[in-house]
Amino acid sequence: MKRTCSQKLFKEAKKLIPGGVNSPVRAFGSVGSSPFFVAKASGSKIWDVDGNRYIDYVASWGPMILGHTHPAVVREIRKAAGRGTSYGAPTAAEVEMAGMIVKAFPSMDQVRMVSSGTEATMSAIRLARGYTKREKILKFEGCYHGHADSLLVKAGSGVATLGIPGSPGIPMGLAELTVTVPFNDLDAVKLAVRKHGKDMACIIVEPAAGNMGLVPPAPGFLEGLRKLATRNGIVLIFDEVITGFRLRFGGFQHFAGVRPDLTCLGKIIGGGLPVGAFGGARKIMETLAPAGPVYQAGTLSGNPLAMAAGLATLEILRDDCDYGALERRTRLLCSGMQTLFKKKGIPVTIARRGSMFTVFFTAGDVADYASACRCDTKRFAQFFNAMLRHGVSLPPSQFETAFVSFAHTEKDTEITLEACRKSIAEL
Ligand code: HOZ
Repeated sequence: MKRTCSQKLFKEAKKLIPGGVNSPVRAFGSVGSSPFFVAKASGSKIWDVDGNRYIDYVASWGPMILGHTHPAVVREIRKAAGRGTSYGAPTAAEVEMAGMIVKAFPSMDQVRMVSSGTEATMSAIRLARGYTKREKILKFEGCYHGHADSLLVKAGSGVATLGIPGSPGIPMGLAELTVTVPFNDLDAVKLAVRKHGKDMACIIVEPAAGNMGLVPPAPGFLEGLRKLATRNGIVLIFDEVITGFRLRFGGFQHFAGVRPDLTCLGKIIGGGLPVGAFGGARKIMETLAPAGPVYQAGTLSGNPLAMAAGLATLEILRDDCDYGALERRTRLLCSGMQTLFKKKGIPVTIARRGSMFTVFFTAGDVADYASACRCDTKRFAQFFNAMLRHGVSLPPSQFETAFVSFAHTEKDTEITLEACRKSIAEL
């Protein structure tokens, strides 16, 4: 498989863009290779500028649950573009979007649209601080909530991939306001709340962590957070930027049976266009300007193209999609992979929830960031590169989650398993 055009572009990009990419994990640094540059994508496939075709399990890091260039989504984007690409004024589509989200999330009375997941979590934290008049926040090691200053402490995703403990550029005074504890460790949360509870504005958590690889919550963990937050007047924030509309029409919170005070969304609700949202109980949301004093704003918030793509995606998910079938497809893929690894005696743990999965190169359970870090990342890199050579694109880091879309077919599963068999033989 030749990638000469991609390599040439990467060389040029490195002169003009820091590290050659506009988001760090894309540089393929942790897997010791260089990225393919994308020419186009359709359904479950993505093509690079050298004409190579891959089955795509990155799915733009989650948004493309219907597959790439879904005709109805593309049609709605085109129609919206013809009417204008940005107005900086309210539209009916924003009201429709808010209605659709609020209906799907009983924990939300109101929702504010923004332009990215980072903006959603950053704004939700400001809102929690303004609402409680407290400054400290609690987050979990290995969880990633975008790159706002308060949240880049012991973060997952690219921060974990590059092994950066905390980012330069974040004022010490601000980092000190972020308390971190291990994911799934309720006792550690209790201790932290005992120590800092009176000053704690919020607990923010990915209800199923997706940015240290996929790490589902232990039984009772989210319920425990809910109890602690309620007892101590702390705002509980679920970051469902990845999980929102991914496992069912609604959020992971429905499975857990736990209602957060605020929920952050992104990815799928934008149908592949830049979007984010945060919402929750009216009494908290109405602290937000112009209803209340906590300021938050954005020129492109509720952008008409993003609303059109998001609404088209959500309507199809609501009316035409069988999440159970998507889960079964993903389960078959994961159990097939597990069998192939077992046959060769290579220890892996495959975490899966719905259509999300991560192949962890470790024999042990992965329940938190420390156990994720025990994975054999060198072997992961070898596997990743072999799969790519055999036409399958996985996320280029051990600390990310792969996504199956409604466009993935039975044939894709067969081809992926064959690629997996060949890749394992090459390890
Ligand atoms: N931090 C993103 C995944 N969790 C990666 C975003 C990107 O590179 O596009």
